[in-house]
Amino acid sequence: KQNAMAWFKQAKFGMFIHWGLYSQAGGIWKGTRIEKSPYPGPRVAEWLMSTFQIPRAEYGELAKTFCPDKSFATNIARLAKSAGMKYVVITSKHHDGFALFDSACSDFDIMDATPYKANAIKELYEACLAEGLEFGVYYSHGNDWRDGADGNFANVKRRNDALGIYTHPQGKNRWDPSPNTHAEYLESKAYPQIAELLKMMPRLRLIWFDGDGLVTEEQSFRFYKLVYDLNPNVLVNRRVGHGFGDYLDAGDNKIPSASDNLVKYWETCGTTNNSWGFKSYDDDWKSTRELLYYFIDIASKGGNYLLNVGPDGKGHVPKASADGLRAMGAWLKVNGDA
Ligand code: FUL
Repeated sequence: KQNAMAWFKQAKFGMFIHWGLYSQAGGIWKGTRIEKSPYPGPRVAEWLMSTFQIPRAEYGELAKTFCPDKSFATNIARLAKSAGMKYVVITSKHHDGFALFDSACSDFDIMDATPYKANAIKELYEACLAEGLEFGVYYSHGNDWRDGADGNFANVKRRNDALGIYTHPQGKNRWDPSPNTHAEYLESKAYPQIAELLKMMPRLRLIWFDGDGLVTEEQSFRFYKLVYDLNPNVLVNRRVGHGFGDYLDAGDNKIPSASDNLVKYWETCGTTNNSWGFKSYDDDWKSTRELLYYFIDIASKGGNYLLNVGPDGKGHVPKASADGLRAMGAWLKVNGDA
């Protein structure tokens, strides 16, 4: 993977995109803001299904209205380019289990379940390559609220209990669990979908796994090896689990301090307001100065900054966030080295 690692080391700046069925709701369910949900759970908009404990079938109805504007792919690729970013990483499947690509092993995908009926991930992949950007996908392998019941919860709990550690049930679908087991979900959906993504995009640059708390060591290794066997040039982040992966993600919005024993390859992913997915009423945007401060801090310590945008249901990036990114690009044009 040497070439890929060398690329990663000099890339420095990328765009993270959280986009899915939840983007249509903008953080509001049946008139209630996610902060006011009676249930526990993160108040970020992409956690809609879990934080409101929406049954699987009811959540699935959101697919019937998911129909982005065709221009979303070129618009987003151009925005990333004008921000001075070098790569784009989009949610191909978040914890809600919905695939934004054409998948043969699930009906809960953009092709079968939505009026859009086109492969949004492939469209963005092509638009990014056309702009000279590298392309990666986020994939929630551990959490899937649609399939695979409550994950590896029982095993994780048994292990933690022996160590006297409390296991929080957050992230597992315990309000309307699917009938299949987590192991069945991995075999019938997660491993095959990773293979589909790799075959669909021969120039894919990285896979950003998430939800590692629910997979065993063997399962993490199997994901890592699956990627390597199908395309050894594709990088994998450390959240694949159990110490596997090619680079460290420092944690959501976490910048390590210079005195930390920093590994060579690492990345900080960050939000531009307080949510990853589109939250229609969150106008608490970080200023361009603040974003540049983080970027310089990260770059000076040798890391990459994966800065998030949350397009709405139509695929439009909120104007304030797009303007901030373009202002960063203008600064980089004068002060950057590329
Ligand atoms: C977390 C997820 O639970 C969030 O929804 C988001 O995707 C963030 C980048 O990673 O683990």
